[in-house]
Amino acid sequence: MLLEESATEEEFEGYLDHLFKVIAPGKRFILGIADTTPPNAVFDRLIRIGERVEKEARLPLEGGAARPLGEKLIKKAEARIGAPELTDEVFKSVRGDVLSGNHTAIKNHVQDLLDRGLNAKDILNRGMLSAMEVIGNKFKDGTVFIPEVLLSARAMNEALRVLEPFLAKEAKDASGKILIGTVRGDLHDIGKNMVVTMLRGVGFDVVDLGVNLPVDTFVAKVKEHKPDILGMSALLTTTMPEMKKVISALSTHGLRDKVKVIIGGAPVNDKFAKDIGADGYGPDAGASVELARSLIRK
Ligand code: B1M
Repeated sequence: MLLEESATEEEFEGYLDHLFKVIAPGKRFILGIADTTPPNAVFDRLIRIGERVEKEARLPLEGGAARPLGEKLIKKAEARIGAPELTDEVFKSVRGDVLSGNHTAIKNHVQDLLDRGLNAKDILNRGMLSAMEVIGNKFKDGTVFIPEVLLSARAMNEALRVLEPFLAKEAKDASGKILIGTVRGDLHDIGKNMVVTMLRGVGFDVVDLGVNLPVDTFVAKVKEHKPDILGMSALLTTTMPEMKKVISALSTHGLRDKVKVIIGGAPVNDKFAKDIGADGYGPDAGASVELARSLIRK
C-alpha cells in the first residue's frame, strides 16, 4: 500500500477506511511497525497511517471512519483485508442478545456485523438461530420459562428487521401474490416472518396475515385478495390439524382450485403436506422461495 504503483491514493484511503470498519469494535488494537518499508515508499502515506491510528484507535473502536466508500473500492479493500473469520466468537454478541432477550442491543450488534462485512445469512443461522435452538432446549428441559422465550423471540424479530434488506439480495424477478399466516391456536411467528422476508426479498407481493388465524379468516382473506398461493405455518403438533381444516374449507367455498397451498413449520413435513392435500411443503425459508417459484410457474 505504500508504493504508488500498488495502490492509487483513493484505494489507499479506501483501504484505511475499510480496515477501521472491519476491526471495530475490536477490544485490542496492535500497531505494528515494519522495518522493511521500501525506499521508494510514499512516506507521506506512512505519516497519514500514523494520523489515522491516532484519530481512530481509541478503545473501544467506534466503527472507524464513516467516509462513504464506493462499491468498487469496498470490494478492493475487502479483497485485501478479507471479512472477519467466521469463528463462533464473531457471533458471540448476537447470540448473547438472543439468549438474554436484549432486543435493543441486538439491532446494533447485527448492524456492526453487517458493517464488518459478514453475510446476513450467517448472522441469522450461526448467530441468532443457533441461540434460539438453545432457548428451545432449555425451555424443553424446564430451565427457562415462557417469559424468557418471549423476550428471545422479540429480540429475534427485531434483529430480523435489520437483516431483512440484506437477506434476499437476489434479483427481484418473482411475481405473484402470496398470503401467509400462522394457524389458529398458534402464536409462533418467527419462522413465518422469515419466510415472509425471503419471499418479499425476491419480489413476491406478500400479505402477512399474522398469527392465530381461524379457518374462516383464511377463507375470507383468500376471497378478498385472490392470491396465487396461500401459506400456512404451525409450530405445535396440536395446531397442525388446523391446516387440513383450512384446505377443506377452501374446497367447500369453491376456492381450492383457485389457489395453491403451501405449509411449513417445525412439526410438519412433506408426507403431512401430501396427506392433507397441500400443494407443497417448505422445510425452511429459502426452500419456500423455490417452492413458491415452482408452483407459480405451473
Ligand atoms: Co413455543 N414451543 N410454545 N413458544 N417455542 C416450541 C415450538 C416447542 C418445540 C418448544 C419445546 O418444547 N422444545 C414446543 C412445541 C412442542 C410440540 O408441539 N411438539 C412449544 C410449546 C409447547 C409452546 C407452548 C404450548 C408452551 C406453553 O404455553 N406451555 C406455547 C404455545 C403458545 C401458542 O402458540 N398458543 C409456546 C409459546 C411460545 C412463545 C410465545 C413463548 C414463543 C413464540 C414467540 C414468537 O414466535 N413470537 C415460543 C418459541 C420462541 C418457541 C421455540 C423456542 C422457538 C420457535 C422458533 O421461533 N424457531 C420452539 C422450540 C424450537 O423450535 N427449538 C418452541 C425458529 C424458527 C426460525 O424456526 O419456526 O421452525 P421455525 O421456522 C422455520 C421452518 O419451520 C420454516 O421456515 C422457518 C425458517 O427456516 N417455516 C415455514 C416455518 N413456517 C413456515 C411456513 C412455510 C414454509 C416454511 O410456508 C407457509
